[in-house]
Amino acid sequence: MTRTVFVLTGAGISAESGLGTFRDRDGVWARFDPMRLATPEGFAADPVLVHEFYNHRRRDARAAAPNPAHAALARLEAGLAARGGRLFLCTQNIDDLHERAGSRHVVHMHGEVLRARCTACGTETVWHEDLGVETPCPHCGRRETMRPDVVWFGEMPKQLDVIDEALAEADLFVAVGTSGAVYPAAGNVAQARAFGIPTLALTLEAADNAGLFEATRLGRASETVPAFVD
Ligand code: BJW
Repeated sequence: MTRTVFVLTGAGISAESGLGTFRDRDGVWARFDPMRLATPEGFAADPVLVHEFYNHRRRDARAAAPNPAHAALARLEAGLAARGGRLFLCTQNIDDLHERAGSRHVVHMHGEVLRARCTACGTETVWHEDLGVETPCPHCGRRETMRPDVVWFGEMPKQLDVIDEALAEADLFVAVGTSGAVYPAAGNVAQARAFGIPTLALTLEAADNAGLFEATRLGRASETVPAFVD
């Protein structure tokens, strides 16, 4: 039987790679104001500050290495494909640790910090360097138009149609290291339940939407994900 597994990952899967989560006690949003740093209004008000924040995040992402949880999901993708099945890997993370662990197909619903977008001409570009207000668009040459290609609060997450389609076709829904605080991703488990798909959470602490999962395994992703996969 063809088996399609839908995995939704969040910041918790990259925590053991040294990238901070958002809502844990020492998380990013405990130290920085999301309204100033992760909204289009915040960017319009102070683009220098927002660029500086994402320049740090970009450097941290480049310096980080995938951990055993990322590697296990790459093995799951290859193993399912070999048996005629499919892994649909949807991440809320803006780092590239899934890809660097060997995952071939990854949907980044909240964008990628290693990509930049021109707000004037719409060109999206792979971007590994710092960005600033004076950085010219490599396509149209304008300045003061470049931004990190990430999804801020109030903006539409990416590839929602593809995500909904994959959920409808899935035989199993697994959430890894996400607090279930941010929509629409937090609503995926309810969608999966409505489709009658089994649901599993692999996380360190019970998520905001924990009650919606049929099964939960608490622990570090570097342990729970390989145990689930192998
Ligand atoms: C471990 C671990 C280890 C730790 N091992 N586990 C009121 C009600 C409902 C919705 C809204 C509302 N008011 C506003 C909204 C909408 C808003 C929203 O959801 N707000 C909530 C805060 C209420 N959402 C939006 O604006 C979204 N867009 C939108 O809704 O568009 C309209 C629309 C959509 C669809 C249909 C119709 C209309 C956009 C959201 C964009 C989020 N952006 C960010 C920043 C991205 C760039 C960046 O990275 O800087 O995305 S915010 C931040 O949160 C980031 C993350 O992807 C996202 C989710 O966080 P995540 O991954 O869950 O991390 P944490 O820290 O919360 O949790 C970590 C978990 O890991 C914890 O559970 C730990 O226990 C665990 N953990 N160590 C395993 N070692």
